[in-house]
Amino acid sequence: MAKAILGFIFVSFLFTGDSITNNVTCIGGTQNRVKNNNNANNRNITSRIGIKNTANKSQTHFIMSKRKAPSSENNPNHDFCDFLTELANYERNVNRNIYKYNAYRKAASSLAAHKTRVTSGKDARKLEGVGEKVAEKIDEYLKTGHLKKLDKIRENGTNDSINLLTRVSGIGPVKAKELVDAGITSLADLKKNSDKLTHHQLIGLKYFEDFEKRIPREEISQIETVIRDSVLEMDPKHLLTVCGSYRRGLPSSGDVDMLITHPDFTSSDKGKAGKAKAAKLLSAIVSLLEDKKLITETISHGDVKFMGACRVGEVTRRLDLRIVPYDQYHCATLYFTGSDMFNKEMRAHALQQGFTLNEYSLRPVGSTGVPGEALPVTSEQDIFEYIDYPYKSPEERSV
Ligand code: 8DG
Ligand code: CA
Ligand code: CA
Repeated sequence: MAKAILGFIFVSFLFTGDSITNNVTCIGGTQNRVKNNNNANNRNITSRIGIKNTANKSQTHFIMSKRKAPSSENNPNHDFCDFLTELANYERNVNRNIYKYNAYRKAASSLAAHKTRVTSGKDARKLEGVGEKVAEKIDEYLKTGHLKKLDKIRENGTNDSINLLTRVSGIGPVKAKELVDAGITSLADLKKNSDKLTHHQLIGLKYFEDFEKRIPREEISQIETVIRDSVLEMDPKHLLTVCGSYRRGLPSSGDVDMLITHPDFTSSDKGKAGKAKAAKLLSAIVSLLEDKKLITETISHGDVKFMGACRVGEVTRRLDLRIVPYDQYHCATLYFTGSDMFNKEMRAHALQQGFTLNEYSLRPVGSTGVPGEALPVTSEQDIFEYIDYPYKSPEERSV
Protein backbone atom coordinates (compact mmCIF):
# COMPACT_ATOMS: atom_id res chain seq x y z
CA MET A 1 0.00 0.00 0.00
CA ALA A 2 2.68 2.44 1.09
CA LYS A 3 4.84 1.56 -1.90
CA ALA A 4 2.06 2.01 -4.41
CA ILE A 5 1.33 5.50 -3.09
CA LEU A 6 5.00 6.30 -2.86
CA GLY A 7 5.58 5.16 -6.43
CA PHE A 8 2.89 7.55 -7.57
CA ILE A 9 4.34 10.41 -5.54
CA PHE A 10 7.87 9.77 -6.79
CA VAL A 11 6.69 9.70 -10.37
CA SER A 12 4.95 13.04 -9.75
CA PHE A 13 8.17 14.39 -8.30
CA LEU A 14 10.16 13.25 -11.33
CA PHE A 15 7.70 14.95 -13.61
CA THR A 16 8.04 18.16 -11.66
CA GLY A 17 11.79 17.96 -12.13
CA ASP A 18 12.63 17.36 -8.47
CA SER A 19 15.49 14.92 -8.26
CA ILE A 20 14.95 12.15 -5.74
CA THR A 21 16.32 9.29 -7.77
CA ASN A 22 18.19 7.93 -4.76
CA ASN A 23 14.92 7.05 -3.15
CA VAL A 24 13.59 5.40 -6.24
CA THR A 25 16.59 3.13 -6.66
CA CYS A 26 16.58 2.16 -2.99
CA ILE A 27 12.97 1.10 -2.74
CA GLY A 28 12.77 -2.67 -2.86
CA GLY A 29 16.54 -3.01 -3.37
CA THR A 30 16.98 -6.66 -2.47
CA GLN A 31 20.64 -6.48 -1.44
CA ASN A 32 19.85 -3.72 0.98
CA ARG A 33 17.00 -5.72 2.42
CA VAL A 34 19.02 -8.89 3.03
CA LYS A 35 21.75 -6.94 4.80
CA ASN A 36 19.27 -5.09 6.96
CA ASN A 37 17.37 -8.24 7.82
CA ASN A 38 20.52 -9.82 9.15
CA ASN A 39 20.94 -6.86 11.42
CA ALA A 40 17.32 -7.20 12.42
CA ASN A 41 17.81 -10.82 13.38
CA ASN A 42 20.83 -10.02 15.47
CA ARG A 43 18.90 -7.35 17.23
CA ASN A 44 15.81 -9.51 17.67
CA ILE A 45 17.80 -11.77 19.92
CA THR A 46 19.25 -9.01 22.01
CA SER A 47 16.38 -6.58 22.26
CA ARG A 48 14.18 -8.64 24.53
CA ILE A 49 16.29 -7.74 27.51
CA GLY A 50 14.09 -6.30 30.23
CA ILE A 51 14.75 -3.25 32.33
CA LYS A 52 15.15 -4.09 35.97
CA ASN A 53 15.26 -1.58 38.78
CA THR A 54 18.63 -2.12 40.36
CA ALA A 55 18.02 0.48 43.04
CA ASN A 56 19.90 -0.19 46.21
CA LYS A 57 22.32 1.86 48.24
CA SER A 58 25.53 0.53 46.78
CA GLN A 59 24.28 1.26 43.28
CA THR A 60 22.94 4.75 43.83
CA HIS A 61 25.24 6.02 41.12
CA PHE A 62 23.54 3.91 38.52
CA ILE A 63 19.95 4.96 39.13
CA MET A 64 20.31 8.67 38.92
CA SER A 65 18.75 9.06 35.54
CA LYS A 66 15.15 9.38 34.49
CA ARG A 67 16.28 7.65 31.30
CA LYS A 68 17.23 4.11 32.21
CA ALA A 69 20.51 2.28 31.76
CA PRO A 70 20.56 -0.82 29.59
CA SER A 71 19.56 -3.78 31.70
CA SER A 72 22.13 -5.94 33.48
CA GLU A 73 19.98 -9.03 32.89
CA ASN A 74 21.67 -11.45 30.45
CA ASN A 75 24.25 -8.83 29.69
CA PRO A 76 27.85 -10.02 29.94
CA ASN A 77 29.03 -6.42 29.53
CA HIS A 78 26.78 -4.90 32.17
CA ASP A 79 29.62 -3.40 34.25
CA PHE A 80 30.85 -1.46 31.20
CA CYS A 81 27.27 -0.35 30.49
CA ASP A 82 26.88 0.81 34.09
CA PHE A 83 29.94 3.06 34.05
CA LEU A 84 29.13 4.39 30.59
CA THR A 85 25.61 5.26 31.76
CA GLU A 86 27.02 6.99 34.83
CA LEU A 87 29.33 9.00 32.57
CA ALA A 88 26.42 9.77 30.23
CA ASN A 89 24.31 11.11 33.09
CA TYR A 90 27.21 13.18 34.35
CA GLU A 91 27.59 14.75 30.90
CA ARG A 92 23.88 15.52 30.70
CA ASN A 93 23.17 16.60 34.28
CA VAL A 94 26.37 18.38 35.22
CA ASN A 95 28.04 19.48 31.95
CA ARG A 96 24.82 19.65 29.95
CA ASN A 97 26.65 18.15 27.03
CA ILE A 98 23.94 16.26 25.17
CA TYR A 99 26.36 15.24 22.43
CA LYS A 100 28.59 13.34 24.88
CA TYR A 101 25.53 12.08 26.76
CA ASN A 102 24.21 10.49 23.56
CA ALA A 103 27.64 9.14 22.59
CA TYR A 104 28.06 7.32 25.93
CA ARG A 105 24.50 5.99 25.77
CA LYS A 106 25.01 4.75 22.23
CA ALA A 107 28.18 2.90 23.29
CA ALA A 108 26.37 1.42 26.32
CA SER A 109 23.48 0.31 24.13
CA SER A 110 25.85 -1.41 21.64
CA LEU A 111 27.66 -3.19 24.47
CA ALA A 112 24.34 -4.26 26.01
CA ALA A 113 23.30 -5.78 22.69
CA HIS A 114 26.59 -7.71 22.34
CA LYS A 115 26.11 -11.29 23.43
CA THR A 116 29.69 -12.01 24.49
CA ARG A 117 31.98 -10.35 27.00
CA VAL A 118 34.35 -7.88 25.35
CA THR A 119 37.89 -8.59 26.47
CA SER A 120 39.66 -5.35 25.51
CA GLY A 121 39.12 -1.83 24.25
CA LYS A 122 40.25 -3.02 20.84
CA ASP A 123 37.60 -5.73 20.88
CA ALA A 124 34.95 -3.16 21.87
CA ARG A 125 35.95 -0.76 19.08
CA LYS A 126 34.48 -3.18 16.55
CA LEU A 127 31.03 -2.29 17.89
CA GLU A 128 28.97 0.56 16.45
CA GLY A 129 29.24 3.71 18.52
CA VAL A 130 32.37 2.65 20.42
CA GLY A 131 35.21 5.05 19.70
CA GLU A 132 38.75 5.51 20.94
CA LYS A 133 37.76 7.30 24.18
CA VAL A 134 35.36 4.57 25.28
CA ALA A 135 37.86 1.87 24.26
CA GLU A 136 40.50 3.49 26.49
CA LYS A 137 38.05 3.51 29.40
CA ILE A 138 37.27 -0.16 28.90
CA ASP A 139 40.99 -0.96 28.99
CA GLU A 140 41.48 1.14 32.13
CA TYR A 141 38.51 -0.55 33.81
CA LEU A 142 39.71 -4.02 32.85
CA LYS A 143 43.19 -3.25 34.17
CA THR A 144 42.34 -1.44 37.41
CA GLY A 145 38.70 -2.30 38.19
CA HIS A 146 37.69 1.36 38.25
CA LEU A 147 37.91 4.67 36.34
CA LYS A 148 39.87 7.68 37.58
CA LYS A 149 37.41 10.02 35.87
CA LEU A 150 34.45 8.51 37.71
CA ASP A 151 36.29 8.48 41.05
CA LYS A 152 36.79 12.21 40.66
CA ILE A 153 33.19 12.82 39.63
CA ARG A 154 31.91 10.86 42.63
CA GLU A 155 34.21 12.71 45.04
CA ASN A 156 32.60 15.99 44.05
CA GLY A 157 29.56 16.58 46.26
CA THR A 158 28.08 19.07 43.79
CA ASN A 159 27.77 16.41 41.11
CA ASP A 160 26.05 14.05 43.52
CA SER A 161 23.57 16.74 44.57
CA ILE A 162 22.79 17.71 40.97
CA ASN A 163 22.21 14.05 40.13
CA LEU A 164 19.95 13.60 43.14
CA LEU A 165 17.83 16.68 42.40
CA THR A 166 17.36 15.73 38.72
CA ARG A 167 15.66 12.56 39.96
CA VAL A 168 12.72 14.70 41.09
CA SER A 169 10.11 14.77 38.31
CA GLY A 170 10.11 18.27 36.79
CA ILE A 171 13.64 19.19 37.86
CA GLY A 172 16.02 19.24 34.91
CA PRO A 173 19.79 19.78 34.93
CA VAL A 174 19.52 23.58 34.70
CA LYS A 175 17.13 23.91 37.63
CA ALA A 176 19.15 21.36 39.65
CA LYS A 177 22.33 23.39 39.16
CA GLU A 178 20.51 26.57 40.13
CA LEU A 179 19.22 24.95 43.33
CA VAL A 180 22.59 23.44 44.25
CA ASP A 181 24.24 26.84 43.66
CA ALA A 182 21.70 28.27 46.11
CA GLY A 183 22.79 25.67 48.71
CA ILE A 184 19.81 23.35 48.23
CA THR A 185 21.36 19.91 47.96
CA SER A 186 18.97 17.36 49.49
CA LEU A 187 15.30 16.40 49.41
CA ALA A 188 14.96 17.85 52.93
CA ASP A 189 16.36 21.16 51.62
CA LEU A 190 13.85 21.05 48.76
CA LYS A 191 10.98 20.59 51.21
CA LYS A 192 12.17 23.62 53.18
CA ASN A 193 12.40 25.68 49.97
CA SER A 194 9.13 24.69 48.35
CA ASP A 195 8.56 28.32 47.31
CA LYS A 196 11.36 27.85 44.73
CA LEU A 197 9.55 24.92 43.07
CA THR A 198 6.92 24.82 40.34
CA HIS A 199 3.69 22.86 40.72
CA HIS A 200 5.22 20.00 38.70
CA GLN A 201 8.33 19.91 40.87
CA LEU A 202 6.23 19.96 44.07
CA ILE A 203 4.32 16.91 42.87
CA GLY A 204 7.63 15.29 41.88
CA LEU A 205 8.87 15.86 45.41
CA LYS A 206 5.65 14.71 47.06
CA TYR A 207 5.77 11.40 45.17
CA PHE A 208 9.56 11.11 44.92
CA GLU A 209 9.66 7.50 46.13
CA ASP A 210 6.57 6.35 44.28
CA PHE A 211 7.72 7.84 40.96
CA GLU A 212 11.08 6.10 41.23
CA LYS A 213 9.42 2.70 41.56
CA ARG A 214 9.09 0.80 38.30
CA ILE A 215 5.52 -0.10 37.32
CA PRO A 216 5.03 -3.82 36.71
CA ARG A 217 3.39 -4.71 33.36
CA GLU A 218 0.45 -6.25 35.17
CA GLU A 219 -0.36 -2.93 36.85
CA ILE A 220 -0.08 -0.96 33.59
CA SER A 221 -2.42 -3.46 32.06
CA GLN A 222 -4.95 -2.74 34.87
CA ILE A 223 -4.57 1.02 34.33
CA GLU A 224 -4.97 0.54 30.58
CA THR A 225 -8.17 -1.47 31.09
CA VAL A 226 -9.74 1.22 33.29
CA ILE A 227 -8.88 3.93 30.75
CA ARG A 228 -9.92 1.91 27.71
CA ASP A 229 -13.22 0.71 29.19
CA SER A 230 -14.16 4.19 30.43
CA VAL A 231 -13.23 6.01 27.23
CA LEU A 232 -14.84 3.47 24.90
CA GLU A 233 -18.00 3.47 26.98
CA MET A 234 -18.15 7.24 26.50
CA ASP A 235 -17.49 6.98 22.74
CA PRO A 236 -16.44 3.70 21.07
CA LYS A 237 -14.82 5.55 18.14
CA HIS A 238 -11.74 6.44 20.20
CA LEU A 239 -8.49 4.55 19.56
CA LEU A 240 -6.08 4.09 22.47
CA THR A 241 -2.56 2.66 22.76
CA VAL A 242 -0.22 2.54 25.73
CA CYS A 243 3.18 3.25 24.15
CA GLY A 244 6.65 3.58 25.72
CA SER A 245 8.49 0.66 27.29
CA TYR A 246 5.19 -1.12 28.03
CA ARG A 247 4.45 -1.49 24.33
CA ARG A 248 8.01 -2.66 23.78
CA GLY A 249 7.11 -5.58 26.04
CA LEU A 250 9.41 -4.72 28.93
CA PRO A 251 8.54 -6.30 32.27
CA SER A 252 8.26 -2.89 33.98
CA SER A 253 8.04 0.78 33.04
CA GLY A 254 8.84 4.18 34.49
CA ASP A 255 5.47 5.72 33.63
CA VAL A 256 2.34 5.20 31.54
CA ASP A 257 2.38 6.82 28.07
CA MET A 258 -1.14 6.72 26.64
CA LEU A 259 -1.95 7.94 23.11
CA ILE A 260 -5.55 8.60 22.16
CA THR A 261 -7.19 9.60 18.90
CA HIS A 262 -10.67 10.03 17.49
CA PRO A 263 -11.71 10.07 13.80
CA ASP A 264 -13.39 13.45 14.25
CA PHE A 265 -10.03 15.09 14.99
CA THR A 266 -7.51 15.23 12.12
CA SER A 267 -4.56 17.37 11.09
CA SER A 268 -6.91 19.42 8.93
CA ASP A 269 -8.39 20.79 12.19
CA LYS A 270 -5.97 23.67 12.41
CA GLY A 271 -5.67 26.83 14.43
CA LYS A 272 -7.91 27.78 17.33
CA ALA A 273 -10.78 25.54 16.26
CA GLY A 274 -8.44 22.52 15.96
CA LYS A 275 -6.97 23.16 19.40
CA ALA A 276 -10.44 23.53 20.89
CA LYS A 277 -11.51 20.22 19.36
CA ALA A 278 -8.51 18.38 20.83
CA ALA A 279 -8.92 20.12 24.18
CA LYS A 280 -12.57 19.07 24.37
CA LEU A 281 -11.68 15.43 23.69
CA LEU A 282 -8.90 15.49 26.29
CA SER A 283 -10.90 17.29 28.97
CA ALA A 284 -13.78 14.85 28.66
CA ILE A 285 -11.37 11.95 29.17
CA VAL A 286 -9.53 13.53 32.10
CA SER A 287 -12.82 14.41 33.88
CA LEU A 288 -14.09 10.89 33.36
CA LEU A 289 -10.92 9.34 34.78
CA GLU A 290 -11.01 11.72 37.74
CA ASP A 291 -14.59 10.64 38.42
CA LYS A 292 -13.47 7.01 38.23
CA LYS A 293 -10.80 7.90 40.84
CA LEU A 294 -8.04 6.74 38.49
CA ILE A 295 -6.45 10.16 38.01
CA THR A 296 -5.38 11.53 41.38
CA GLU A 297 -3.13 14.49 40.48
CA THR A 298 -2.74 16.95 37.63
CA ILE A 299 0.75 18.21 36.83
CA SER A 300 -0.26 20.04 33.67
CA HIS A 301 -3.28 19.97 31.40
CA GLY A 302 -2.87 21.52 27.97
CA ASP A 303 -4.92 21.25 24.77
CA VAL A 304 -3.39 17.99 23.62
CA LYS A 305 -1.34 16.77 26.57
CA PHE A 306 -2.20 15.84 30.12
CA MET A 307 0.55 15.08 32.60
CA GLY A 308 -0.45 13.78 35.99
CA ALA A 309 -0.65 10.83 38.31
CA CYS A 310 -2.95 7.87 38.72
CA ARG A 311 -3.46 5.01 41.12
CA VAL A 312 -4.95 1.52 41.03
CA GLY A 313 -2.98 0.05 43.95
CA GLU A 314 -0.85 1.39 46.78
CA VAL A 315 1.62 3.34 44.66
CA THR A 316 0.92 6.60 42.79
CA ARG A 317 2.11 6.39 39.16
CA ARG A 318 3.05 8.99 36.54
CA LEU A 319 0.53 9.11 33.71
CA ASP A 320 0.80 10.99 30.40
CA LEU A 321 -2.21 11.24 28.08
CA ARG A 322 -1.88 12.69 24.59
CA ILE A 323 -4.53 13.41 21.98
CA VAL A 324 -3.18 13.14 18.44
CA PRO A 325 -4.87 13.73 15.07
CA TYR A 326 -6.36 10.58 13.55
CA ASP A 327 -4.21 10.74 10.40
CA GLN A 328 -1.03 11.16 12.50
CA TYR A 329 -1.76 8.32 14.90
CA HIS A 330 0.75 5.80 13.51
CA CYS A 331 3.63 8.28 13.36
CA ALA A 332 2.77 9.16 16.96
CA THR A 333 2.58 5.56 18.24
CA LEU A 334 5.89 4.85 16.49
CA TYR A 335 7.57 7.86 18.08
CA PHE A 336 6.16 7.38 21.58
CA THR A 337 6.93 3.66 21.59
CA GLY A 338 10.63 4.39 21.19
CA SER A 339 13.08 3.55 22.41
CA ASP A 340 14.55 6.98 21.85
CA MET A 341 17.74 5.28 20.55
CA PHE A 342 15.61 3.28 18.11
CA ASN A 343 13.87 6.50 17.03
CA LYS A 344 17.23 8.16 16.41
CA GLU A 345 18.41 5.26 14.25
CA MET A 346 15.16 5.13 12.30
CA ARG A 347 15.10 8.89 11.71
CA ALA A 348 18.70 8.81 10.51
CA HIS A 349 17.83 5.98 8.11
CA ALA A 350 14.80 7.93 6.89
CA LEU A 351 17.00 10.94 6.16
CA GLN A 352 19.49 8.80 4.22
CA GLN A 353 16.57 7.58 2.13
CA GLY A 354 15.36 11.13 1.52
CA PHE A 355 12.59 11.42 4.11
CA THR A 356 12.01 13.36 7.25
CA LEU A 357 10.24 11.47 10.05
CA ASN A 358 8.89 12.86 13.29
CA GLU A 359 6.05 12.25 15.74
CA TYR A 360 3.57 13.86 13.33
CA SER A 361 4.41 12.73 9.84
CA LEU A 362 6.70 11.18 7.26
CA ARG A 363 7.57 13.54 4.43
CA PRO A 364 9.80 13.20 1.37
CA VAL A 365 12.62 15.73 1.18
CA GLY A 366 13.24 17.07 -2.29
CA SER A 367 16.64 18.09 -3.69
CA THR A 368 16.11 21.59 -2.31
CA GLY A 369 15.95 20.16 1.23
CA VAL A 370 12.38 21.33 1.67
CA PRO A 371 10.05 18.61 2.98
CA GLY A 372 7.05 17.81 0.83
CA GLU A 373 3.51 16.89 1.85
CA ALA A 374 2.96 14.29 4.59
CA LEU A 375 2.65 10.80 3.09
CA PRO A 376 -0.55 8.90 3.80
CA VAL A 377 0.15 6.40 6.59
CA THR A 378 -2.34 3.70 7.52
CA SER A 379 -0.13 1.62 9.83
CA GLU A 380 3.31 1.65 11.43
CA GLN A 381 4.34 -0.93 8.80
CA ASP A 382 3.67 1.67 6.10
CA ILE A 383 6.35 3.91 7.60
CA PHE A 384 8.97 1.14 7.60
CA GLU A 385 8.05 0.28 4.03
CA TYR A 386 8.29 3.83 2.71
CA ILE A 387 11.81 4.22 4.01
CA ASP A 388 12.85 0.65 3.20
CA TYR A 389 13.70 -0.22 6.79
CA PRO A 390 13.15 -3.83 7.88
CA TYR A 391 10.00 -3.96 10.00
CA LYS A 392 10.54 -4.23 13.74
CA SER A 393 7.68 -5.19 16.00
CA PRO A 394 7.39 -3.01 19.14
CA GLU A 395 9.10 -5.77 21.16
CA GLU A 396 12.13 -5.48 18.88
CA ARG A 397 12.60 -1.75 19.37
CA SER A 398 14.33 -1.68 22.77
CA VAL A 399 17.75 -0.73 21.43
P1 8DG B 1 10.37 4.22 30.78
O1 8DG B 1 9.19 5.12 30.87
O2 8DG B 1 10.05 2.80 31.11
O3 8DG B 1 11.52 4.71 31.58
O4 8DG B 1 10.91 4.21 29.28
P2 8DG B 1 10.24 4.78 27.95
O5 8DG B 1 8.75 4.56 27.98
O6 8DG B 1 10.99 4.21 26.81
O7 8DG B 1 10.61 6.31 28.00
P3 8DG B 1 9.76 7.66 28.17
O8 8DG B 1 10.70 8.65 28.78
O9 8DG B 1 8.48 7.45 28.90
O10 8DG B 1 9.50 8.13 26.70
C1 8DG B 1 8.53 7.50 25.88
C2 8DG B 1 8.99 7.50 24.46
O11 8DG B 1 9.08 8.83 23.94
C3 8DG B 1 10.37 6.94 24.26
O12 8DG B 1 10.38 5.53 24.33
C4 8DG B 1 10.69 7.48 22.90
C5 8DG B 1 10.07 8.87 22.90
N1 8DG B 1 11.16 9.85 23.11
C6 8DG B 1 12.18 10.11 22.21
N2 8DG B 1 13.04 11.04 22.70
C7 8DG B 1 12.59 11.36 23.93
C8 8DG B 1 13.09 12.24 24.92
O13 8DG B 1 14.11 12.93 24.75
N3 8DG B 1 12.40 12.31 26.08
C9 8DG B 1 11.28 11.55 26.27
N4 8DG B 1 10.64 11.63 27.45
N5 8DG B 1 10.80 10.71 25.33
C10 8DG B 1 11.43 10.60 24.19
O14 8DG B 1 12.27 9.56 21.13
CA1 CA C 1 7.42 5.50 29.56
CA1 CA D 1 6.70 9.28 29.46
